[in-house]
Amino acid sequence: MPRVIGHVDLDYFFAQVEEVENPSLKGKPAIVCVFSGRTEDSGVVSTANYEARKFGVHSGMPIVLAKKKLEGKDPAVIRMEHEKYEVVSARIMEDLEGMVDALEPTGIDEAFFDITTSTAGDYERARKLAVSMKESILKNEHLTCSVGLGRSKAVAKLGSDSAKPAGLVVVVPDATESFLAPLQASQLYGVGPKTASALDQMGIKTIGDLSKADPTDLEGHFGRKFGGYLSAAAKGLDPEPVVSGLEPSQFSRIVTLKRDTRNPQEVLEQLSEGIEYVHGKAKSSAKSFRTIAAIGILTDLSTKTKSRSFETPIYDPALIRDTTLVLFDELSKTVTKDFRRVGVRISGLADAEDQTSLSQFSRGAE
Ligand code: TTP
Ligand code: CA
Ligand code: CA
Repeated sequence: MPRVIGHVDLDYFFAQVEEVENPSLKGKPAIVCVFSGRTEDSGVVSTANYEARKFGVHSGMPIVLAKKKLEGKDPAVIRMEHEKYEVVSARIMEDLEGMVDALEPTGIDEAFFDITTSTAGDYERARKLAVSMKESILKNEHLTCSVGLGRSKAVAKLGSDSAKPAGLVVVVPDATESFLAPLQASQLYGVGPKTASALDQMGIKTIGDLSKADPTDLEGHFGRKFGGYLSAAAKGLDPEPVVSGLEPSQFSRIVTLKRDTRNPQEVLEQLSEGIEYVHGKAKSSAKSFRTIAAIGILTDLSTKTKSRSFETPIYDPALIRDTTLVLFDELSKTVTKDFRRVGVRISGLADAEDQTSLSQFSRGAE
């Protein structure tokens, strides 16, 4: 049975999150920027929406240059808020994880997944499942993404790349070769600029060329492991599995309120299961944590967060509860709309052993 591997990647992620929060941005160029603070405009573009990309703006471009390219186009210039995108990302990953056999996040806005078992290797069923994953992200977060399906990670990744934006590309096993052959070797997952130029010097331009290259030659040039990968990936036969259960960096839970409110006590009451959930997660994975965050999604779908970090790792559910209440108290004073959904997140995870020794240490010091 052929494997069914997928790759999902959110479209113009940071900028799209900003559009969801502020729909008036839609249809006009927007850039999300990291300001370095040296001068007013020093820094780089983190990402740009597709309207801005039309004018040649892209990730990594100096803000000054991006503004020049967008002169007279009334662009929105937005300060990057990484924490905000992390919250959205964590929710999406959690949602997707429940829909697939295995999910392997490989960045803030993308993940490989395996659905071989749940679809019994049937690519028609796989297509439907991919459509429902896309619909779920659209319904819950109002975000579009691109998805590729194929028999290996390299095929799935090329699929999602060519599905951009908002598309779905299904490469059935029989079509693998004809799909891959015309693509540039530099597009292959794992091929950076250095490898691409080495391949180019060997006369290998396309993935089709790469698939015909002598595997021994490739191994000689790039080493056994990477050479072997290149040779296999060019045929869509890279065997790497989708590895789920990566070391978590945070645990979070978001619930939809029974009615919109910004009353901290009411929020805490309805969030109490969520607090138990994150504490249970920390407990079962033997983790302590240092940071607690309150997450509020307002009726206009904008996301507000407030967090508090502690000097030493903690483990105590009562402390999560008390801190969350304080944070929601502070958060509710800064908002002009009610919360629709609320959440709690613990991060700064460490093995609880460290925490045990710390608490023993502090007991000893008393
Ligand atoms: P990408 O997935 O590379 O790009 P994207 O989601 O903005 O656009 P696309 O539709 O082409 O997928 O990166 C994900 C996010 O990571 C992006 O929204 C912002 C951030 N990022 C940076 O901050 N700097 C960078 O140089 C890149 C490439 C991305
Ligand atoms: Ca993306
Ligand atoms: Ca990405």
